[in-house]
Amino acid sequence: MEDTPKPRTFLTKPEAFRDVSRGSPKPHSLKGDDLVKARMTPESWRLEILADPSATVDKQYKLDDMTALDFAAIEALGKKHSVKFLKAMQCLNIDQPLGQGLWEGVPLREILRLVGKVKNVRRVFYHGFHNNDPKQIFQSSLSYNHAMETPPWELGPFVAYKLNGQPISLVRGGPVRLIVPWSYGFKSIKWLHRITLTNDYKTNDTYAEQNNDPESYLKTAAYLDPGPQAFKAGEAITIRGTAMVGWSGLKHVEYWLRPAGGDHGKLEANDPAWQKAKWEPCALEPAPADWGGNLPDGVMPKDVWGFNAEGKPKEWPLRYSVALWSATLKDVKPGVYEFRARTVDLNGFAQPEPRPYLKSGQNHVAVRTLMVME
Ligand SMILES: Nc1nc2c(c(=O)[nH]1)N[C@H]1C(S)=C(S)[C@@H](COP(=O)(O)O)O[C@H]1N2
Ligand SMILES: [Mo]
Repeated sequence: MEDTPKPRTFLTKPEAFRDVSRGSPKPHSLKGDDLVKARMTPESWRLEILADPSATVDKQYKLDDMTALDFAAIEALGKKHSVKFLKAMQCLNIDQPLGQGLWEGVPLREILRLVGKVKNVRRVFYHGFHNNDPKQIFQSSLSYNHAMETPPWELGPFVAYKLNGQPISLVRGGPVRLIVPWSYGFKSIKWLHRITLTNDYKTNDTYAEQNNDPESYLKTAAYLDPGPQAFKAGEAITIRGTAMVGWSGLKHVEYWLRPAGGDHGKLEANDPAWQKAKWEPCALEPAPADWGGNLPDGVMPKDVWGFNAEGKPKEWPLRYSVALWSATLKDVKPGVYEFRARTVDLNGFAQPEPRPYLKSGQNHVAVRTLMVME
């Protein structure tokens, strides 16, 4: 009864990302002329940059007077201000990252600069194509300073037009998608079509509905890979998983193995067993020695955000990407056990702290029951 590990590659093939996009029909299911009308081909794609009546800008970019930006304009900006960033996409409501890729694009601030002087701008609203039903628009927002004044040691939001060295596929939000490095997926709007500057100071995020926290940054949290539950006594048991490296970084991943409590792994947050738990360190997979094979052809490691001039990551694991971990259990006596894993962030908070509230990101401590047989 071997634990058959899934292949664990650093980049997810774009088609292997899990898809959670909304809309009816799904925007990426459009074909032919409909696709062109929806401005979802590189040739037909346009980006409007507008100010609503509450805000003032020198210049707007509109569809009706043909000033909206086209794909070539974004590519041209990309030649001057390109950013390449390794990021895992995770839905705030799903306890696993959906996939990880190298996203390439232009900082949003370089695009917002094109409007010239602004007055009374407090927030940036943006949305992508959905269909003609306004109720189905999936929208998101950022504070103006998050777009314009991200400190140089942090990567700000960017307008992406490549994923893993290729044009972004329709299903992943191409031709152009907004990427917010620190955020859950809902801020990374697919099929980006319009940016509106506003004096409104409130979020307009679709994801603010249903009690989600629309300003939540990615949490640091460990997740268990699927794997076998039954093992033979005497054989080494390897459990694998992933950890999302959130805003507060990742110090380590640790596990707790205890005889099963008999309630299908249920353990209330106030159960005294948590206080007595003995957590043991898991092994974190080190950075690849050679990044060549882990990046798309033609991408130099030194050109990736967070890598130094020698092409090595400045910190490991990389923030906002997935760390791989494993735990090998030896000499486990026959019996039924509960296996749990959790992260400890760079501030010393053990998962699910400091925000056990799941509507700001799924970070409950996952459990798997293991059976060890004679
Ligand atoms: N236009 C648009 N963008 C969208 C969505 C959507 O429904 N429409 N869903 C968001 C949500 S909730 C998530 S979690 C991510 C998922 O990204 P993926 O489909 O590339 O995995 O896309 C985000 N961007
Ligand atoms: Mo999501």
